[in-house]
Amino acid sequence: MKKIAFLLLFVSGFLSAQVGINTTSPSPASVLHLESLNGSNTHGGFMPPVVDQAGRDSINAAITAADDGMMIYYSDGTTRCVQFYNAQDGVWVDFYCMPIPAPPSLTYYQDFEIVPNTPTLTFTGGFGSTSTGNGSFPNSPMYSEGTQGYVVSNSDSTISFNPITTVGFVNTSLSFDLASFADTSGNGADGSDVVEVLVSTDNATWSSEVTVNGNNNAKWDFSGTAVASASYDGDNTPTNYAPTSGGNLTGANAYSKVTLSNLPSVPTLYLQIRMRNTDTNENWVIDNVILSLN
Ligand SMILES: [Ca+2]
Ligand SMILES: [Ca+2]
Ligand SMILES: [Ca+2]
Ligand SMILES: [Ca+2]
Repeated sequence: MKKIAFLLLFVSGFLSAQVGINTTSPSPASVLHLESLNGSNTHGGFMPPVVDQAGRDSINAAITAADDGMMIYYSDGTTRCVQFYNAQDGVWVDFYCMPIPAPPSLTYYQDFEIVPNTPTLTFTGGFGSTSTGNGSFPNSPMYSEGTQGYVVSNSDSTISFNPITTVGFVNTSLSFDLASFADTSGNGADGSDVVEVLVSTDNATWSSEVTVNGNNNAKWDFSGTAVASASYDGDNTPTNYAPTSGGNLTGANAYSKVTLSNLPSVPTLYLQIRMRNTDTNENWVIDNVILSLN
């Protein structure tokens, strides 16, 4: 049990009172003097009134201008602040707020493997199939990770990823690897063949955010260094990329990576990758889809 000693000092001539807690000699300059040590080497701290939003509303119902400077510790949800009442403006002012802890980072994967990496960014739909082994043109692996990718040929194919909650994360981004393979040396992706990333927050209204088109039978493997990158803006006007020439592309001419950053922080984030081409000898291949939440 805490031992609390009160000492009231009455000074002759005028009335002055000091309250000391755990001290019999409160400072003459104080009206309330708290000593931490409350006997037997046991210490204590000063605990201000802790209120949540409803509690503070209750204070507000009775508060007047005379309460200027009143102090509380406001704790509601993730907000925890020492606050003073500013009667001049009729508001509670933060004196100090505890930092809000950042949520742990989270990464979802879709690698199109038999045993997928976890947590898995699962998807439905699409008219594609698993790709394995080497393509014909170029003669390179039709996957960028593991032993399998996902290929779409002569189709307008949209895969829809299951919704992900991004609330609490400030930096959410999608990335995947992209290649264009042909079954004959003269074919490849053309200007009308396109890979597109679409985003929705309600699974009803979709915004096209970034596209990669072909160009005059363009084909490239997963070793290209060009990145088709966009920052989400939700305006359904995609940032467009296309090779500047056709045929066999490598290095900085080959868009082997697509990224979409700045995705919104919402209860349900819906993502689609749409792949469209127009010939059985044209193959869009994707792999290593990563949704990163930070
Ligand atoms: Ca893979
Ligand atoms: Ca073509
Ligand atoms: Ca846009
Ligand atoms: Ca085509």
